[in-house]
Amino acid sequence: MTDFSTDALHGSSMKDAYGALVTPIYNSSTFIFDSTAQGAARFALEEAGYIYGRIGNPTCAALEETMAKLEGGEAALVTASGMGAITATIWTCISAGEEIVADKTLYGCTFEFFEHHLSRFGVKVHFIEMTDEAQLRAALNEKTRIVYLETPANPNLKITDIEKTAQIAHAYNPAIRVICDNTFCSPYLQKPLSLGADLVVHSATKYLNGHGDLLAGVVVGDLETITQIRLVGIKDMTGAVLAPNEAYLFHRGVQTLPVRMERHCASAMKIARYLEKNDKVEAVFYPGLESHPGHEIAKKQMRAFGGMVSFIVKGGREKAAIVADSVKIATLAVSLGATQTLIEHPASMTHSPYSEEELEAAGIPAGLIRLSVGLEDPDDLIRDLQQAFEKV
Ligand code: 4LM
Repeated sequence: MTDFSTDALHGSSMKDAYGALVTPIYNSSTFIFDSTAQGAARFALEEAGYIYGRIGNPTCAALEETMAKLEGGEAALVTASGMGAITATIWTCISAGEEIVADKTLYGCTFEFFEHHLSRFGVKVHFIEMTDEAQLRAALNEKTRIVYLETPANPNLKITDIEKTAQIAHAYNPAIRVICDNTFCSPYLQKPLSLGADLVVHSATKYLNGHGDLLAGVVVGDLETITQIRLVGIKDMTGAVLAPNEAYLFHRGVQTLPVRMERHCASAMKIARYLEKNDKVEAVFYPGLESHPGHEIAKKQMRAFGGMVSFIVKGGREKAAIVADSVKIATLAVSLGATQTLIEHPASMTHSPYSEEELEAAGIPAGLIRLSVGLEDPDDLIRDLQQAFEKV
């Protein structure tokens, strides 16, 4: 067993014909067969080997080997975006008449897919407070196929106990798939499969790639399910294939994931402590603070507490907007996990698919600001926030 930081660099066993240190970018849409018999054998999955870029590519395969190792799964599948990973997974694992139990606090587009689009195809989604065991038990029934959660949740960093959630779901029916979106942590901070989840999905656009210069996703789990997602959710239902150029950059980003995450976490902790003492702040949400309701669970299931900090500005949306509009180093933009600090207003941006009532129920107040703490000097970021608060 080697350490995570070693696996981030040596996770792939792929060697090319020339002994290249770095897996090359195989920009080929299709792959040559030696004979019709070989082509037929590959299509029948009787012979290993590449067929066509929508089914697999060597640059992507090297990255998939690394990602499976880092998440502790049998196999991984890289996709064109986080939503590509989520939708391809869900389309593969659900049919009309079946049901999903999901936490009510999710990334806005995941919520929109579940709430407004899956319903058009006869799939019912029950949105519950996943931290409440009684609600989970009450929502499970014989039609449940998936239990879906994010922890820490986007955007308010609510923490759900993955192990307990998986135990309850699997005790009810071992065939239920517990799917955890691990985007806010990356596998460096949290490994949901080791805690009992069946599948892990990511927006690799965020920490995994880490540099804010591409869109990508990944799903990790057992080989049989990942193969199904590849051959159904990606090949036939979404076509959300990751391009080899993007796979190369994503794989390069993963090499520095441990060192980046350490810095993101240390700076976020420092900023959360500063915000806690700021009298213009009504509440700070950071799993590393003792005041966070999920702090004890976070300590149990996360290596450190992540690079995301959310806070409510006293005076609501108008005052929150002044802070977000006045920062000079932090950049007003959605997305997260980049080297540069990003700030956004979830209620009007990433979580705008939620209605006002749904925002309230999901714990996303109008005065909430979300900060993705980057790799700048944390004291510079604190000074930047301070001058923005002085305008309130
Ligand atoms: C954002 N998030 O929050 P792609 N899962 C989680 C996410 O935060 C996101 C996705 C999936 C933001 C994007 C604008 C927990 C995205 C979707 O954007 O499709 O790679 O990931 O700011």
